[in-house]
Amino acid sequence: MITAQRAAIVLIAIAAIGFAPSSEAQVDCTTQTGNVILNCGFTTDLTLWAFSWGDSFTWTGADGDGSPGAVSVDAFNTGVDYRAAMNSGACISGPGGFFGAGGAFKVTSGGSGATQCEVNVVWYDNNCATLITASDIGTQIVGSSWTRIGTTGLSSPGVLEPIITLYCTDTVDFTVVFDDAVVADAWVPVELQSFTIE
Ligand SMILES: [Ca+2]
Repeated sequence: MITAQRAAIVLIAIAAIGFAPSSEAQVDCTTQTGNVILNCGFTTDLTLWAFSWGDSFTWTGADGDGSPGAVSVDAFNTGVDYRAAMNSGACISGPGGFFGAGGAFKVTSGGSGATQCEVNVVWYDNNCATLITASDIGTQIVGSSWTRIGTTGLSSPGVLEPIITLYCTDTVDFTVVFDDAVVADAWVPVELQSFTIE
């Protein structure tokens, strides 16, 4: 059963496909200061995460980007395309002001070679009862190596509660692995942290 909230997330995620890609670079989610996504690295299980699109959602302790533990999702045939997505589920106390979001993706089987993946942040208020808006963190083509999407800082529409969705779509069936989800207040991308003035 697709709840209204989940349907809204999916619709927004679908609408976001086609947006310009963002650059990569983020640190491991478990060491990201201020990360509000709980169980961000799927370290031991899929606790707290909710399923959006997929035929199966399998925790894998043998895979992961940077640290062990990830989730393998076999895409669902919608009749229009194939989709795989998970969302952070429970209502989270979110950051306000400037923030960043990201996630790591890898296609492990199938796919056309042009699987499109993205990170999508949907903002709620009133304990996630009121949908406010969505922030799109870019769409990138993902292959068989780990690809990190996100890092572009955005302005939060207030101190709200985010739900993050890791989402991929393709024209043929595929299996994708997700890891390292981040939504963090005042997150400065790594490439900007390394910039110095002399
Ligand atoms: Ca991990």
